Amino acid sequence: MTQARPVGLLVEDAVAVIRIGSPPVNALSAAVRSGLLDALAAATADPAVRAVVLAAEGRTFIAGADIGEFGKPPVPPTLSDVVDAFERSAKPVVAAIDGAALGGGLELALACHGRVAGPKARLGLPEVKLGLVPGAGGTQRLPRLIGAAVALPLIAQGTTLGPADALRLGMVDEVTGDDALPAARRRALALAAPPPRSRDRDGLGSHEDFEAAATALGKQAAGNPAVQGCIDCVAAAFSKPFDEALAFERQTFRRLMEDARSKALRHVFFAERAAAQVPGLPAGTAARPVASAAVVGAGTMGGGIAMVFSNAGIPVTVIETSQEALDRGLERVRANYDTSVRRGSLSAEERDRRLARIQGQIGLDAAVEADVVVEAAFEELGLKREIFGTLDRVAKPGALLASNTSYLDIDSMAAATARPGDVLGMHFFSPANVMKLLEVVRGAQTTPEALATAVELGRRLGKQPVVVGACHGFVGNRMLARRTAQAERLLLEGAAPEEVDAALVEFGFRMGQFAMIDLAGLDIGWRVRKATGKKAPVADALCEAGRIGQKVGRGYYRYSDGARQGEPDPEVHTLIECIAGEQGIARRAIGRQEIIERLIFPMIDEGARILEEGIAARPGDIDVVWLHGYGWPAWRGGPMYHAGVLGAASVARALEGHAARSGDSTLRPSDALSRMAAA
Ligand code: T1G
Repeated sequence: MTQARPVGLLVEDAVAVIRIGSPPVNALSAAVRSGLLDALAAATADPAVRAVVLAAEGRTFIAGADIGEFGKPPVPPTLSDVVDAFERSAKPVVAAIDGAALGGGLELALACHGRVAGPKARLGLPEVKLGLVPGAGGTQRLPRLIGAAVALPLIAQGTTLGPADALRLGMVDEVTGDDALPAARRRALALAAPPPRSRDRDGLGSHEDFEAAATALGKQAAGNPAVQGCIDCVAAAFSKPFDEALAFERQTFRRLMEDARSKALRHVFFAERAAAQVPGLPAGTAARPVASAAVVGAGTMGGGIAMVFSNAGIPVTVIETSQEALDRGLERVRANYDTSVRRGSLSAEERDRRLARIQGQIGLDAAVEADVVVEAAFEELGLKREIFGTLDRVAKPGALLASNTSYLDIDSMAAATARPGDVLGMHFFSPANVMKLLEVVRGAQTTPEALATAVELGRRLGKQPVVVGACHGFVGNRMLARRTAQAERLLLEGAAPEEVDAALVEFGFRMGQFAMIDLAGLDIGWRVRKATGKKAPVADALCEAGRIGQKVGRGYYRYSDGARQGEPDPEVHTLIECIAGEQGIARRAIGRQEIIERLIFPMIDEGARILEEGIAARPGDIDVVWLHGYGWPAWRGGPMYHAGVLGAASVARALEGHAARSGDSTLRPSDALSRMAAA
């Protein structure tokens, strides 16, 4: 049934089906909210109607309130008005949940008098992931339905459940093997009248159990006002009458709506989705189907990438040059899966299924059937050109030929083939089977179809794809290089590695600069610098001393008997002081604010240049790269969002000041940042 209006009403056999049809996800926009009230009023007024079913069209039930409306003047009716009207309905209402019932969508279903879930139902209150709390009764109705101690972690962590778990917890009354509508109709008719509105606290369970659940969330609540807000709202279910608790929930929701963290998280929500749109894609460009893959190279990255394909259900051939290298790589893959089984995050049966989808072969001829080939060989351009030249002869027409290179020239690889339109970068981040970011690197001749194929494939692999232009380091590593250069300078000028890292962790990064390099290995950067003639005195000296990171127990930090957490090492302090002395640098104490500005602001400066050069299409794309590739704290929105919060002009001024104070001219703001500041 197609309908011009976002909410339709169809009465059949004494049941009125109110059906939302508001693509793409039936978000509860103002038009949908008023349509729902009108449809309920019509159903209530119709003497032929004995019961009502709430259903929806498309791939979701209701994705929640319309996030696009947030921060704008509210348009009546509010979602709470709609939820209240459904709960007060004179005729029984049952929700037929096929697809996602999230946020306000679940809150509306909770106000109905019954809930039936189809096989694709997904139920949750993810508002906390937007820095909010549920704002239409979820913190009061869900605890009464399934118990406060069970509801609280679900709300405070934004957990989404499938139909079986929802049934087990009592969130739904019935689960069906297919369309939920017929069962919902039957259930609505069986409810001769709506059950009385439950305001009692019996369903909450014991306050002690709730307190224990709240205490378990203590660490997550510390410094996170949204998690604390969830705890406070559910606590109000015990301490306040229902309507007062609802008012408290709405007040908490409105307060958090204005919170800087929530604004940043809402920016991230839309930036992630925009980043997956290929800039300038001609209308109608179709992605090619991908039914099989090949990965060239069974190293750490190649093995991880093979796992990503297998995990998405795509059979993949791992190609190596020797049986020994192949066996070693496949053994590492098996070990990774075995670890997941040991940790309980993967069943042994699923591990076996995934392993069965990964085959090993020797020689590039094995790529002949693949719809996509990802080259993940040694980071040396000559070798990559040779591989692409061979793939050009071997791979089937229309196959996507991608390189996982983290900074080398995609166009040079494309030039080694007669099909440059099919060549691009698919830059996975280590560990490939864990990190979400996928930089899709557009070559000068890459076709829109190839780009669309890589982006769609990226989403299918569970990645966050971002289309970026071809330059040294693309977006993420190019900006990281600015931070790395300053981190090295700060060591020479007086900061200790642990001071630099503490500043980044305090800013919100999960890991500091030097702990990250120790984990990845200093030898990777050392090899690049030797190939490009660049110098990094401290890092080079550490490598020459064999201190190449955690894997050898010593890097910027020392790691006693295999510990993962490094300790400051006086030997490193002495090494840094010697190098600074040789360079005639008078060391000084450097404050945390100067450290964080000299690490973050040059990244913003590089981001401004990247945007002007067209290497990234949107500021939000740069934010998404840093959120999903480098652990930028989501509640700070991303480097370019952060620049907007501070003001590009103040960033430029601060850079001027640091350049003057440190004598490091590389800190001076670029013309691109100055133009951004002046805009
Ligand atoms: N509001 C507005 N637009 C939304 C939206 C929403 N809630 N959800 C998705 N979209 C857009 C999205 O921007 C994209 O647009 C398109 O729909 C497809 O989305 C009072 C206050 C439902 C699991 O947090 O988790 O209710 O890029 O690519 O992969 O308590 O969308 O195509 O132009 O993600 O199939 C709580 C958010 C809101 C759920 C579908 N709800 N959405 O995933 O599609 S706050 C959420 C999702 C709330 C109440 C509170 C997912 C999805 P475009 P998509 P998908």
